[in-house]
Amino acid sequence: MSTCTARVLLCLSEKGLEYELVPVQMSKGAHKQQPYLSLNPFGQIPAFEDGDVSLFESRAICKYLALKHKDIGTDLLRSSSFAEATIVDLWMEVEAHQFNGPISAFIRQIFLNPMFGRAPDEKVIETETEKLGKILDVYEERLSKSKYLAGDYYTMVDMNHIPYLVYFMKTPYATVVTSRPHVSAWWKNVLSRPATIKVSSGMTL
Ligand code: GS8
Repeated sequence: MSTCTARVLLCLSEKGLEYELVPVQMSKGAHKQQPYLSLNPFGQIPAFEDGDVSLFESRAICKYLALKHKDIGTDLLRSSSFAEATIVDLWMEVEAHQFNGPISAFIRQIFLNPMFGRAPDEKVIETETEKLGKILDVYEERLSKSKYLAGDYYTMVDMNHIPYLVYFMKTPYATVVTSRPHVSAWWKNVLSRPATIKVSSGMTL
């Protein structure tokens, strides 16, 4: 179910790395108690361990994996080129600080509110969809010039967008994406990747 966990799984899969996924009993509040809090003091999932390394924050975990394993699997950060890596960094900031807010607020209303017995707030849905549309207008322009968001190659920028979009595209609001031809073509491309197919097939909300 967890989008942030799915982001890390996408990265592991793009890199072709083996991993063990350890479920956290969130319904029992295990993420708000020890021993979990020693893995992520904010009491959120995911948390990640690799030998002596213990991390949280999905995007930081992905960066760690991409840097540690830069010579295998997909080159997600383009770190051998300063110019390319800078543009990857820029668009990763866009995903985290522009895109993530509205789409996560939208998903909370549509999927999570009903799970917790609350009705979705139509006003919030409308506001967040409008914000998302404006962000995707910028993406549409960008994607009319390059195949992917950071350039003509798939990177962590594209990957970081996937988890929330997988759920968003299951809603009637998917037209926010499909009505923008370049964004729509980008999404089809991103969705057809073996790592995306593998991870998204296990995502249920
Ligand atoms: C957000 C983690 C998060 O919101 C990251 O790892 O990228 N910036 C962090 N996790 C949610 C599940 S969605 O994947 C979570 O743990 N929610 C329960 C809570 O906040 O209590």
